[in-house]
Amino acid sequence: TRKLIVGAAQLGPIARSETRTQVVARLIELMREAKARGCDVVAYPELALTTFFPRWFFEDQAEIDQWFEREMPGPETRPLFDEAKKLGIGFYLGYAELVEQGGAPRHFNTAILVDKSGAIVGKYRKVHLPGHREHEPWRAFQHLEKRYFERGDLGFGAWRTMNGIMGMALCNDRRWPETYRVLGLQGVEMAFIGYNTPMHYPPVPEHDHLQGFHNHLVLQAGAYQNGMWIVGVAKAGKEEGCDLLGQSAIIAPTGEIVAMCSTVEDELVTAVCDLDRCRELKDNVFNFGLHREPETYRLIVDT
Ligand code: ING
Repeated sequence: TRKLIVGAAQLGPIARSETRTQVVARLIELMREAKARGCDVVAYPELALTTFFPRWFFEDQAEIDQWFEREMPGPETRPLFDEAKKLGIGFYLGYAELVEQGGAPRHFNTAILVDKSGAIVGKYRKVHLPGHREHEPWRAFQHLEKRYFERGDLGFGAWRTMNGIMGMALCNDRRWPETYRVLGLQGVEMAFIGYNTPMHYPPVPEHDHLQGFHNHLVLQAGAYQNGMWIVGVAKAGKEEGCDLLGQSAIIAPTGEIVAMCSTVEDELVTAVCDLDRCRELKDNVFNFGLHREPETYRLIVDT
């Protein structure tokens, strides 16, 4: 059996004033704990290097760009890659990516998959950008991902690494069934999904008490309906006055939660994930070749 020991490294709040060097030190501490528990791979949250800056309205592009990484690894993040290589552990990391493409600066909400040798084996750029584009002062806090990021241009990829087929997504992507199905159709056996989820959702505050329920609902459904392991990792806690959901979890292909964080701070939870167990679903109830009827699903893509 292809057993992978996986760590979900949840982060507590990152202060606006916290430097990348300070954050990387927290990431390295969690990576060492993961190694001590025998992990082959450890997953960090979305935008794991800085505070969740889309909660504020910035006009000045130079000020916005300060939240982005121009190179990965860069001077402040190289120690994390070096530590991973030294320990022989892979990782998933979410960060804000600023890159020159087509002669112009491009801004993406990005995640990478790094293998045990410290090599970047996969990159994903967030497709489903939630929130809004203009300043909406009626909100207790903003959610300006549509302003600061472009829609990801890499699609939902799958990579053969870590003795399996791995996939990635980011935060709001996990609410959309299409995310998991596009990964599942590529045979993905484990998907890493970092998130920053405010407990308060200004457009529908009567759903605030359901944030935890909705988080696990979509992760568990996605895992079960595509026979894949899912590692959902939060940036949690009261970050610059905004309460962020924790409850990071490792979900089995059956949809069961096999590990979950119980704090809203830096916390590692781990699980032994047998990638061969995906076959229990992919060869039976969700055997796409036998049972799936794409001809009847045209509306999903054509509209
Ligand atoms: N955050 C939130 C998320 O999708 C959100 C935005 C919160 C949407 C609650 C709907 C309800 O978890 C990010 N970063 O996508």
